[in-house]
Amino acid sequence: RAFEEELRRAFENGEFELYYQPQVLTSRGQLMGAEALLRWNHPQRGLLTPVSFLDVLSHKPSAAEVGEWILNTALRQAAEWRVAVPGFRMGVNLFEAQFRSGRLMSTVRRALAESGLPPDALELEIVETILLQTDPATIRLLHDLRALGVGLAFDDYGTGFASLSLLKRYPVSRLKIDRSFLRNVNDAPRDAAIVKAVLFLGRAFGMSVIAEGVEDERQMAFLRENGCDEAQGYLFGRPMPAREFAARFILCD
Ligand code: G
Ligand code: G
Ligand code: NA
Ligand code: MN
Repeated sequence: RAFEEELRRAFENGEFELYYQPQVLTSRGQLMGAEALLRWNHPQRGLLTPVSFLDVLSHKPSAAEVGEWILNTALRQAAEWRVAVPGFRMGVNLFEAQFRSGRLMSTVRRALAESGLPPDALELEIVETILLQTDPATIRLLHDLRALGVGLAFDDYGTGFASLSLLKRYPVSRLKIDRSFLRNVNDAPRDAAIVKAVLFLGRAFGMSVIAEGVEDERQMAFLRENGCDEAQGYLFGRPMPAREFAARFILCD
């Protein structure tokens, strides 16, 4: 209760900020886009990552409102960076509540129109708990978003249930291999096998695949050898403020 109030006040005071983490091509290390990640600049407790408040936020109507702000802010940023990096794509995480708000489609359309970006400059990241909702409205919404041309990434892929049958039913355009499988990929044969299996599935379904949590060159070598398109992780950069991202990755005039 009190925490909810605090979140609302924080949002209204502009204490929320988006950080950006680079996504690169495994073959040449070239920048392809970024994932936008929410942070809370708490006046007393410092910088908070969403693990400490996402649960509270996720199920409230206010998540739809915060989600709208995230989408608008991330796309405005992407439009700016796309001038210097042709084809730059922005990944935006969705809250479950946004699917139930009844206005996700119009929010996405409006955010795209305001930023002037083509739909394929946006990739919505969706976790399995959302995809597991098999109600017709959710399924319809996912197909409508994909038909619009927006990318749909299956986030934290491989960590939950029923993943294989979900792929049959949903218009997913990309799999994000969860970072837990990357951690020991060079030393644990089972982790390596899982990563290879996801890459195989991706190819078979015509989906691209990105590996999360890439921290060293050995992991990169594994991904290159096994044909993983893209990578994201501390090796290339932690999630960072927009200004830092621009200074490091965007060649400005
Ligand atoms: O950025 P970090 O690794 O701390 O994120 C922790 C968790 O919060 C991850 O599961 C991530 O997907 C989620 N998360 C981060 N930013 C956002 C956001 O903008 N929206 C939603 N819905 N989830 C986010
Ligand atoms: O659930 P999701 O995959 O969206 O969460 C992303 C989270 O993973 C963020 O909190 C981000 O800070 C974290 N993260 C990103 N790259 C790495 C990495 O290379 N190693 C580790 N351990 N965590 C990472
Ligand atoms: Na994500
Ligand atoms: Mn993820």
